[in-house]
Amino acid sequence: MKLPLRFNAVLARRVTGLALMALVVLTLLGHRTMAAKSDRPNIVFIFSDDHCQQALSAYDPSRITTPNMDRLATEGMTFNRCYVTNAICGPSRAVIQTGKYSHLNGFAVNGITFNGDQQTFPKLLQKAGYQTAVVGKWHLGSTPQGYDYFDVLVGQGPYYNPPMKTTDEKGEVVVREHTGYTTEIITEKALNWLKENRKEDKPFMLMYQHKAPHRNWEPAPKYLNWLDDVTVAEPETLYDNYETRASPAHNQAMEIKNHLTDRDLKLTQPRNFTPKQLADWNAAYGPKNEAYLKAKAGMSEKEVIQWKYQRYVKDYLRCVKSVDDGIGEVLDYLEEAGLSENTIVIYSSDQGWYLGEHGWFDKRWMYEESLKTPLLVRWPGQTKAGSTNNDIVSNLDFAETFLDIAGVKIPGDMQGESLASIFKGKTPKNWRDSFYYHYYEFPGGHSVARHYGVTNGKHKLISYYQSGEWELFDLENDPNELNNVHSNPEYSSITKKLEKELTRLRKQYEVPEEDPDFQKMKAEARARNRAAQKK
Ligand code: SGN
Ligand code: CA
Repeated sequence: MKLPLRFNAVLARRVTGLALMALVVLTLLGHRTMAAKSDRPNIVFIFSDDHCQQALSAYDPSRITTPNMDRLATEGMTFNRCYVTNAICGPSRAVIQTGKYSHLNGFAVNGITFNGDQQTFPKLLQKAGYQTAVVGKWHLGSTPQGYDYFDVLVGQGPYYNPPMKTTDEKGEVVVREHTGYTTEIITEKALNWLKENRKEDKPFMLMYQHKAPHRNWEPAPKYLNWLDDVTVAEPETLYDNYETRASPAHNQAMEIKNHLTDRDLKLTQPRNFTPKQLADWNAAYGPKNEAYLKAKAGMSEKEVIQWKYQRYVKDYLRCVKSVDDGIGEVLDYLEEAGLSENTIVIYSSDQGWYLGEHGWFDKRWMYEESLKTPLLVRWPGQTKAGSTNNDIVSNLDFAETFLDIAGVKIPGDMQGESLASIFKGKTPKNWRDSFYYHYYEFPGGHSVARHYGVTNGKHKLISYYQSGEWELFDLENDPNELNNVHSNPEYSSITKKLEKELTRLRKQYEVPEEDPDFQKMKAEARARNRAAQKK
């Protein structure tokens, strides 16, 4: 069809205009969807093992300065009341994977195998288009599921020269040997993944998980002499005699005075070191040990405790220092790569720890030092820099939080709550004001009786249900929990209230009346491991 020239020109202009407009709209739309995708924040979850608030300067500057962890605190939010549901390694990790208490995720004690076939948050993130990776300590017995990439320590993993489990080019699970300091190796692997393995077109969730500062606290070569010339502050309760407490506190095996081994105290030589590592080690500890062994005969019992405390706490702090250095490197890289703005960085540990409080090392108890774990959150543009929060939050909430942040629906059978709005400075109405705790691993390492209990931050009621003993603490008047007031009639109404709350929470969380047979589960896991090794 022939159209008049003028009309043709008008049409041509119209068509070009329309096409242009369409192009603009399409481009904008394209940008929008791409933006929507890349707007989903990345998640870097930094986790350590047995790191307590008392050894993190954002919480307590009296023993160590942790400048890199503190960066997260000054640029983000510090949580004062992050409670764990079961203060021990594997169980804490299983709670984080599943958003469920131990009795529902099946991993209530160390040394059994986590059922990785169940619903976990990394699987759900992966389904929603996130890239997922875990590097470092895993400690759940099973091979990680739900991760595009994993490179994890075998079991606890040693401080030096760790074997690590990953997949090869064919996707087969392999164990690779490494030479070097484990904390540094884990950092290097996390950085490598961020720099080289990560695909840039997808948001990611990285779990960067240290083995340190877990027992037996072996420092990096460069820190073997660090803190040599200082005396670290002693906690107020270092010489606790457990008066007024129920029998479990008397019967544990985690006293600095009695239960640190020569290996813990670096009075024996480490195993599996390279000659160079061993030479550095002996150059550092040799003279210090010699001096101690010479002086020991003339030392009082208290002086021996003081020496052990200093040796123990310094080695612990030295291990923390390397974790802090590693965090600094990762934060610097996020900055350099332009990732900081859209990445939420979280720092936490699997539970708290006794840095000499009550005369102890280790964890497990519902007492404050092990119940509380550090939680620092930096979320640029969302979380107010330098803010603190006193709400009762928990590792039970982490899975739900990650899903929420990624815009993934939180499954109804998860038991925690998303912390996203708390991160944004707004505590949801009816936020929990009490918390249920349950520790199971008895008989077990350090002989801590099974117990469950409830706390509302003001009072704490604990039931040692195998012996029928109870403890009640008035946390406001007795923050160190030295005075068990359970038999004090003045507290009877508080006890009644907390007993009721305990019953309510046990029902809400579907806690069974009877514990499973853990000895049997451990024996089965051991047999499975033996069979797998034979293959
Ligand atoms: C090891 C430690 C214990 C520690 C458990 C559990 N002994 O057995 O002191 O309580 O792990 O720790 S060690 O001499 O081998 O270090 S956890 O972090 O895995 O729960
Ligand atoms: Ca631990």
